[in-house]
Amino acid sequence: MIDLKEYGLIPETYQLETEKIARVTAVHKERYELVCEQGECCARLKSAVYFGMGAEDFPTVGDFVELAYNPVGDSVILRTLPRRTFFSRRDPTPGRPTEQAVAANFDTVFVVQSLNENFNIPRLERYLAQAWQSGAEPVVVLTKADLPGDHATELAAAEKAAQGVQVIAVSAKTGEGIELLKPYLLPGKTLVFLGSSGVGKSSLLNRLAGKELMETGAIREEDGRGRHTTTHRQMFRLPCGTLVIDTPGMRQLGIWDVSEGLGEAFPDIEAFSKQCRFSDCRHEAEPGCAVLQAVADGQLSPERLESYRKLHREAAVSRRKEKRKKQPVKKPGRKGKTGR
Ligand SMILES: Nc1nc2c(ncn2[C@@H]2O[C@H](COP(=O)(O)OP(=O)(O)OP(=O)(O)O)[C@@H](O)[C@H]2O)c(=O)[nH]1
Ligand SMILES: [Mg+2]
Ligand SMILES: [Zn+2]
Repeated sequence: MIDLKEYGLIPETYQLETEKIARVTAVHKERYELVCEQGECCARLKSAVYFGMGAEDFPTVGDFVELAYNPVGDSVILRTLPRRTFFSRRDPTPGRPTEQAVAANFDTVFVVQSLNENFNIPRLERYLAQAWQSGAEPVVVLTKADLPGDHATELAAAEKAAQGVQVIAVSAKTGEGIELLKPYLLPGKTLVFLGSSGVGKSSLLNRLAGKELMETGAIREEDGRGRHTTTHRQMFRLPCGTLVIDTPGMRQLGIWDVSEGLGEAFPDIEAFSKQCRFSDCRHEAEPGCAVLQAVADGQLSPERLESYRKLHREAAVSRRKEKRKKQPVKKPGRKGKTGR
């Protein structure tokens, strides 16, 4: 039997027998991986409970949930238990705040940036603001310290921007600086990695784990950007007993969830697209495209359209991948109700 305290449960937190509690370790489109006293299991949501709820109430990695455990098949998640700390993605459109949880119940946020082209102070400040917002303690981890150059200037700049937050330079490649992370690697505590694609989050995880838990990917030579190697969020338990949530580079966060809520996340583009000549307009180069017209008129920023398109493509890819993995089971009586 598993002791959930080793998975970060503080038993007094919830008025619930621990046998009914599970922690989410990975989220796929509709399937959840969890750990509970009986071990690892898969679960689905109890739709009667979650139907109509906001995206932020859906379980995310790190969430504790009430679980109806089923030893022979999929278990059922009965509710998301209150979160101690969490990250969410917010749609910045005024008047339409949609929020979705990205990771939950962590103690420390590693704000990860690399000591190469990726090093960027405004970005660091944005990530730090998010980290503070989550309710957990941020630590700035500057990766790839083995890269040539004297990184003292970057370190000083990061320390200035981080305002009292500890800044640690490490190399997953050589192991340099890794021992400085030790104060944060406590058993039963949860860490989350936050940072752009390619900064070395998964490499750091693998280094801390002493084995290849997550796939890593080379960055593009031209601009040093990552290739979004990590595509979903997952929580691991290190040999030292620390739990680590690895996340995809920020631009790709929330893809799994977003695939069903893009309309809500981009109500401005959705509204314009209703005026497109073709109902299946992809807003690429079609004649009579109201979205492209809105960009031309300055009503919509090209950057926003680009992220919308990108999310659309990625969401479509993840949908296709999910479909290949399993044939979707038609749920009788739900069609029309959900509008899907
Ligand atoms: N030189 C050097 N390269 C590193 C280090 N850490 C990671 N890299 C390289 O950086 C690239 C990206 O590493 P990943 O660990 O996949 O980056 P990530 O942050 O997980 O990226 P996403 O999953 O796309 O968000 C890989 O080619 C790694 O080998 C390091 O400490 N030093
Ligand atoms: Mg990764
Ligand atoms: Zn269009």
